[in-house]
Order: sequence, then C-alpha cells, then structure tokens
Amino acid sequence: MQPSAVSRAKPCPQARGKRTSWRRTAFVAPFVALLLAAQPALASLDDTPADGPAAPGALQASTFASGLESPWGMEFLPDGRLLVTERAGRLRVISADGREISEAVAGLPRVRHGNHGGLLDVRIDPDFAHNRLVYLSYTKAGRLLLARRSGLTVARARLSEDATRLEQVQVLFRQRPRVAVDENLGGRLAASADGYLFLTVGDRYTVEQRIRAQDPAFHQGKTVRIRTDGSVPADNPFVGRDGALPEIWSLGHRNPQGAFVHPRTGMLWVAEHGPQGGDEVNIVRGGANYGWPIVTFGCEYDTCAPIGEGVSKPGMEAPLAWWGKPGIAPSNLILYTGDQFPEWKGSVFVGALAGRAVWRIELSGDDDAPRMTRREPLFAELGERIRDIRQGPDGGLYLLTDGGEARVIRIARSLQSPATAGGAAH
Ligand SMILES: [Ca+2]
Repeated sequence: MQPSAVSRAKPCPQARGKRTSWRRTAFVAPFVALLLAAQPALASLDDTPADGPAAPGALQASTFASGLESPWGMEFLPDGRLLVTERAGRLRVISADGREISEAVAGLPRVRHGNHGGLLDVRIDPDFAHNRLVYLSYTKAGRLLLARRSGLTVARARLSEDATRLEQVQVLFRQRPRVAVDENLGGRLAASADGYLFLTVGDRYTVEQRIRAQDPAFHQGKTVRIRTDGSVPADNPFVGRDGALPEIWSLGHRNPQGAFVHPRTGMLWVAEHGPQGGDEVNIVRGGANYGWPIVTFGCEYDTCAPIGEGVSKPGMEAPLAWWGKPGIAPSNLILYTGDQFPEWKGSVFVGALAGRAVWRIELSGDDDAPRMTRREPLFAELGERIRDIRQGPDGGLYLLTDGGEARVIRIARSLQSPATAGGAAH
C-alpha cells in the first residue's frame, strides 16, 4: 500500500450559493479538508499498473449537500438531481450542483414515524425519463386497535413535471401482518430493468418475532418481489403454496437494508445487519433460504449467547461476505460501474453505520457466482455513519450520512495528478 496519493478536499466555488426560497445547503468542505489533512490517506490507490488506466489523482471528499434531517434513502434522477428521503415523511429534491434543497415534495402518503420507522427508501422507475414514476417504502400504522402496529408499505407515484408533488399515488405492497416492534424493518427497494421491484423486509428484532423469518406465512425476514405495477409474478417461488405469501422471493434474512439488482445477471444482492458479529452480503436466488435465525456467524448482542444451530446447515445459503465482531452495521450496497475510479469498476461498495466507513469488496469469477478476493474499509477518516451510497452521474461515489444533521458527501477524483495534489490543499 503506497501513501502516494494523499487525500485532500478543497473548497468549492459552490460555497457562495444564492439564497432563494429554497434552503441553501451549508458548505462544510473546509471541515472535511481539515479532517483529511490530519490523516495519512483517504484511501489507498496502490496496485495501479503504470500502463493501466489514466493516472489517478488524489481522492477528494467534499460536501455535496447538507442540512438534511434523518435521511434514509436517495437516488439520482436522469437530469442529475438527487431525490432524498427524510424519515419524518419528507421527500426532497437536491439540485444537480448540490446547492439547493427543495421544500418537501407534496402529496406523499402518511407515514408512521418513530423508532426506526418512517419514510425509508426511494427508487425511480428504470423508464423514469418517460413515465416519471417513483417508488417509496415506508412504515404505515395500523388502524384503530392496531394503531400501535406498523407495516412496511410500498407506494408508486408520478413525480410532477416541476418535481414539487407526487400524483396518482398507488399502494403496491402492504406487509402482513403489521407488527408492534419498530426495529429491524429492512425497507430497501431495488428495481430491475425488466420490470421487477424488490423490497427487503426485516425480522422485527425480538426473539418472538425473528423466527418468522423462516415462515413463508409472514413477510418478516424476507425479500419480496413484485412487478412495478404491484402484481405478483407467476414464477415467484411461493405462488400457489398453501399458507405462503406469494410476494416472497427469499427467506431467512435478519435486517436487510441494502439491495441492488445486478445489471448483467438480474440477481438481487442484499446487505443485512446480522446479530453481533454476523453482518452479511448475500446474492439472492428465488426461493432460497439465507438461514436467519437458524444459522449465523454472529451471537446475541450484550451476552454473545449463541443463536440457532451454528454457522451452516444443508439447505441454507452461506453469505458471500460476512463481518465478525463487532460488525459494521451495513446500510446500502452498490455495484460500481463508473469510469471515475477505473480500478474499482466491478467492485461492490457497502456503507457502514456503526463501522463508519465504506467497504469495498473486490470480486472474481462469474457474475452469477463470484468469489470475494479482497475487501477493504475506505473513507473511515470521515468518521461518518453511512446511511446510503450511490454512484453519481459523474461516476463519483455519493455517501448519505445518518442522523439529525446529515449531508451528502461526494467522493471524486481530483483533476490534479498525484504529484501536484499535495501542494493544492490548504
Ligand atoms: Ca445468513
């Protein structure tokens, strides 16, 4: 590992954004620069052959947007603007230059905000440029006597031309049954180019609830696959089975908060919070069982008492990657396909909450059955809990931080060569 590419963040001209009726994003890049200047390197840039891709410059972290309150999910629109959810039930639109954050988009469904619940993820339709459809996941309270319970819900809506309101809101999926524990909700959405929509559903935390992850009569602890119109595909694995919910795609997940559909294989990848020392990345096959809470590499929080029957069992799938104690608390994960970091093309990036880093997983072998050949934590110098991660239209990595004063951080390649980058930071 060579510390040749010293990381720097430089102030950006966006700092003097105009003040409009929109909230101006505060700019804290100097803080990041100070933070990074005190560290030896933001990330290693070793292993780049001399005759390989264009000479990499230093990695640069800058605040793209700030002033977000407990955000959870984000996604870029085709024009470069960024949709961001805030758990209290607000959807905001960040301008393509990061300078302006809109007021809350009108017309959202009512969410149950509390504990881990609220408005969670946002995804756009693969054909958004033509149909302007967006998908939202959120927790919704039960009615009357069931008001203390909540269920994960997915709605589809059309984003108005001026992006100020949602129209034609339609509920596509309701979790069954609703549950009174608002933890380990799951909630990540992933859309495939061929019209499928996946949702991750958590186990709802308690010992009494989590065993339902093995029972196809419950949505808890599952991934779900529907069509983008809400219908259930006829080839879903539990369609027609007595007592099983037909939306279920896979079983045995604990708290999956990361998901993407691989662009070449069409397979769903998930990252899930395990128990203590049992966080996982899984490549999901329809109908397969990912083990929780029967098999896990982790143990109970606090006591580290064993869980289930061990680390493996016939008929239960092993994870592609897992993290031992203390674990990283994975949020979302993406497959990197951009050109900004050629040496990272084909790597999977996993955001970490408790781990306050982004993990890069390097893969080899076929896309359908890859092996992990290496992994490394990146950007730990930022010290941020990473709630979501995206690849931007520029091929940069965009990190959404967690908490009441949250921001979007852009990781990009400096235009400077490594040799000159050192003199550019102040
Ligand atoms: Ca597992």
